[in-house]
Amino acid sequence: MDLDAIREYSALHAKPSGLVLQYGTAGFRTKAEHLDHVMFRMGLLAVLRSKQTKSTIGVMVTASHNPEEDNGVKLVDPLGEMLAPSWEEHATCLANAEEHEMPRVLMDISVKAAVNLHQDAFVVIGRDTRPSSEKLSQSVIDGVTVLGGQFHDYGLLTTPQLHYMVYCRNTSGQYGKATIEGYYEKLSKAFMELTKQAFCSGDEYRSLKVDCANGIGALKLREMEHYISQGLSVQLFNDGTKGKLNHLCGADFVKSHQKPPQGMEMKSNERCCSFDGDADRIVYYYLDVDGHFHLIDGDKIATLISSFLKELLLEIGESLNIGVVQTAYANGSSTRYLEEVMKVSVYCTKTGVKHLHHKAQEFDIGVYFEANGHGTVLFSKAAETKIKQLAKELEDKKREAAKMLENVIDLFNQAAGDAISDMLVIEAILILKGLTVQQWDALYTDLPNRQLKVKVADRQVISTTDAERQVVTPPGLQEAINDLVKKYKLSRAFVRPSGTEDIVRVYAEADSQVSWGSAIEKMCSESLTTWVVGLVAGEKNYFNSVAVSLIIKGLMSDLFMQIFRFILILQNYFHQ
Ligand code: 16G
Ligand code: MG
Repeated sequence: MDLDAIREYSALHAKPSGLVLQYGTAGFRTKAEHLDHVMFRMGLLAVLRSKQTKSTIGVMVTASHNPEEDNGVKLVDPLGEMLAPSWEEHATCLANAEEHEMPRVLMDISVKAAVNLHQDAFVVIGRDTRPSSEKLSQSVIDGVTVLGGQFHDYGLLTTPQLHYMVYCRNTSGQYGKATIEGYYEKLSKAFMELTKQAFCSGDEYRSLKVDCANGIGALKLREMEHYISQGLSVQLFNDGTKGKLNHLCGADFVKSHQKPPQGMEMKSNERCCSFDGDADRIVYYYLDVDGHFHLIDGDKIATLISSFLKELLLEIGESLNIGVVQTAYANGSSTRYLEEVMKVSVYCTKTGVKHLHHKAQEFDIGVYFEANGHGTVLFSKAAETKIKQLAKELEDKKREAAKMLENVIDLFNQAAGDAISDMLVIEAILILKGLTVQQWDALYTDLPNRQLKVKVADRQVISTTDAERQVVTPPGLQEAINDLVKKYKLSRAFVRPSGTEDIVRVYAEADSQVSWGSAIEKMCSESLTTWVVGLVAGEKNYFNSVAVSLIIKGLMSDLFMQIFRFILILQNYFHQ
């Protein structure tokens, strides 16, 4: 390790003193102008990780659904997975080391992680369309080269495409060709094979409107369009030619505001979907004939996919085990439908793709989706081999089903949740089953739910267990939640510190029978007192203004009224 060269180059990417950042759920994320030193250092770290694993490591420059001014970076491990937790700690230490300590911290990491410094290193880099991304990815490259690593810069890529490239490279091309054409060819071939014999071929089934969040998804879908045009016609909106990245559009906006993105022309009953800024999430939606908006989120995507897979398995007569993995944010109706109607096993993990991904690896077929639309399906090696063998051996309908499964395996990006790949799987299923978007939506009815952000002095005061569904500290909080939820049918509520923002998230859902109309009434009686107390205590934040507008609109149910009161109590607790 040439420490002098490292010191010299590092000075060109100097860390603002005192700045502390954390490698969070999806890497580092903050304002782009604070990230130059982090990028350089992640280039260094990627080289160490590559030497240690004797594999290609990925570095993705993106801040996903965050505003355009932000940026971020995450490392991709050898099989296209998220960085191992022990290395997340190394990443945080390295990013926060003051300038003069940095070379020592780098050495410490290589000693602790038993890195053989003589080993070769190879790093692949991708970036999204943010104005800051190009320069920041150059800083990553500086870090890689100063430590003697080789690299390949893919330039503009969706996050899941970079995960795919890493996976391909570390399996000697067995998973696919590590080029953008290789990705398009693999997915489009599987999609065309799957859908070519489908009975439904009308326009209704073969056309889709896609909101690309003014991000990288637009560029990549446009490149891919002609590979799939025989099977599906996509109309792109928010393609980046006019609007701002993630501004009033994209999967995160649609999911959290429960309304259509701006810039999308929607007619009733048309099937539409939104990607997020780096195209690793997808949600669907439509307007009904009365102009009401219907969101089809990750839970319903998981349900559609698992029921399709289960039918195919029944057809071929194989009892491969399917597990569906969700987080606490999964709507209770989806979990009930999966368990009680479809009879599949459902598991809950902590928020963050890495947790779901690891759990899903335990099954022959692991389906994982977060409600926000991030997910994919993993097939174990044994299941894949078995399916391939059956596709050769079986006859007639059974063989057809096995072949379909074979193509489904190829169509899913098994390295990471991928909006383009998920979109093609969903479209194929709808075509094959002749399902309209309304019929898909009608599988079950979501329980009404709300998710709120609460700004608190220190979010770490809240700790949780049971996949974030139960609060451990502060004492008494879980009891308060229990008291609250036991009053309402099918109700559930939980509180957890966010892994990506300095806030606490509160989630609640309850049976639709809980009255929505009595909100204002309640407000004028007992709740008003708490409310005013809260305001007087100086809680003039975002949450209050949202609450006030909801109350004025009369949208709050009994349960949510209680939750708002509960949050106020929470806030007071923290501000004491
Ligand atoms: C990140 C996570 C996502 C999670 C979201 C909210 C990845 C690739 N992405 O976008 O899974 O749902 O953050 O997390 O892991 P939070 O509620 O902890 O802020
Ligand atoms: Mg994303």
